Amino acid sequence: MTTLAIDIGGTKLAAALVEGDCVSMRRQCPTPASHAPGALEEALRVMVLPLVKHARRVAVASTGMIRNGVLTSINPANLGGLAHFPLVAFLEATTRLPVMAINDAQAAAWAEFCALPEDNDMAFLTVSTGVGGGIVLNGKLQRGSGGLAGHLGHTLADPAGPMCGCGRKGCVEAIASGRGIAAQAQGELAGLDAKAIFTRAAQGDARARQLVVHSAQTLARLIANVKAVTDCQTVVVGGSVGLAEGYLPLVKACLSQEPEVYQVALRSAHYRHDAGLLGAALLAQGDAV
Ligand code: ADP
Ligand code: BMX
Ligand code: ZN
Repeated sequence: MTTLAIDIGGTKLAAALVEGDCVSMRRQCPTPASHAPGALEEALRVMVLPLVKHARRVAVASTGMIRNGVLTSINPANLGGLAHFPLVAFLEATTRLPVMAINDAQAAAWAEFCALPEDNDMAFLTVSTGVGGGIVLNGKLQRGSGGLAGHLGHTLADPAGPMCGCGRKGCVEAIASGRGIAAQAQGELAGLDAKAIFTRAAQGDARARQLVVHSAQTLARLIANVKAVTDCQTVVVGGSVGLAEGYLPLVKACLSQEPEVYQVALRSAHYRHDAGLLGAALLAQGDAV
């Protein structure tokens, strides 16, 4: 049965048809930066309407905590200030198809878990607009009672670090994410996005390189914490920052400095930028959670 899969991120929206693990007719557009829901509604309509007639159901992987089909932002700054959005109700009315929705990193964790047939316990981390996470324990995706499980980007990295949009100071997300990297840029790097800062780092700019290393170091410490909490066999890293050339090797180098007990296999996302789309579709197909 063909699923219309939608991925709502802080920077981009993607939609595609998914059959098994085959993705077709993929479309993408920037996420509107508005605290009013109308802009997101309009962007979603434009994205999904050409695909609706080919699909029998809709599966959504979205940034934010998803509970009872409603999106609640932990860090509203990542979504243009949008704090609440009735995701499932809106898409049911728009598509007239059955709709399920889940957090984007939880969805991606499930797709990546399915690509690791040997493991029972794994964690997925997306380093993207924010830092998201998903955890599979004993073969079961952890969503939590209210959808918060796996929000590893909001664990503490540095009590003296920058404020996070979630209201805490020094979260991993405030330092390591694409937005966090950009927000910490000073001098001639100020105003650049993370992609441009990575380009500068690759060209030899020492301050840009320092921001990238600081992100990777922060992620490596988080991964050691995740190993301590879950004893997982593998950590998979995705998101455009996580998948950027040279980033995972840096994280690996930083993790190797930690004691042996915290070492864990690190991999790039098998499904690259489609992990969220595929995970949501697989969950809708299998009703696994
Ligand atoms: P989303 O958060 O919407 O899922 P992405 O995974 O594409 O989207 O993450 C967006 C973040 O990744 C932005 O901060 C952007 O600047 C950064 N980014 C995009 N491409 C690259 C790249 N090639 N290298 C480093 N950072 C990138
Ligand atoms: C934020 C949070 C998470 C999300 C993560 C990655 C919001 C709106 N989002 O920590 O729910 O999984 O960002 O999201 O509070 P992305 O947009 O970077 O993919
Ligand atoms: Zn936070």
